[in-house]
Amino acid sequence: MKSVKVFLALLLSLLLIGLVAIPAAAGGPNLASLNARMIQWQERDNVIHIIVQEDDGRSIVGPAYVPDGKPLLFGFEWFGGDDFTLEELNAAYIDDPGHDITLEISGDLVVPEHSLKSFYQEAHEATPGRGAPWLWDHDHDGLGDRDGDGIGDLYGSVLFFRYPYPGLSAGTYYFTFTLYDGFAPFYSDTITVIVP
Ligand SMILES: [Ca+2]
Ligand SMILES: [Ca+2]
Repeated sequence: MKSVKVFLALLLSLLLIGLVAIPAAAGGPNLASLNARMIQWQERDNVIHIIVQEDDGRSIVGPAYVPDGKPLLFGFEWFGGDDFTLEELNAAYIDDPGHDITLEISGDLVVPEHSLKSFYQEAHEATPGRGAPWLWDHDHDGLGDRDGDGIGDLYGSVLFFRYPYPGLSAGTYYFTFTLYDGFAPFYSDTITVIVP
């Protein structure tokens, strides 16, 4: 009888560890801190909004000047809003084998094109004003479009791409991100980073 109780207690504690460990792995402190950094893309030259928006580093704005050794963070969001469920957003990007996002680096560092698909985060439901600001505040200006730049809050289904990159030494670097659909490239964005 005693050994049965010990076994049950052991089983229960394993289950509890499992229940605690699963959400921690899915949304752990590293992702939260990355996401909290990402919404500062308008304030920090080493945090770069790729694919859309006007941010330093993008060809429509000009190079991002980043101090020697300062870690970079690249990111953007697939925004489903009220039109897509979380499942549909995940299915369209993370679960679709024909979709990919790749990176090729050229300039003073050459890295061949490779997939960054693992840097997508499972879609989440964003409600402005509810929960951590990085869940819904797109440009770190609080609830709504407080800075009046036309960039409001995220709402409904949102899927994050967040890609941290170590600090670089002096030089010029070109980060080319390419989106694939149906296994074919359909959009590229080249980010220029200059480390003086
Ligand atoms: Ca806002
Ligand atoms: Ca704004």
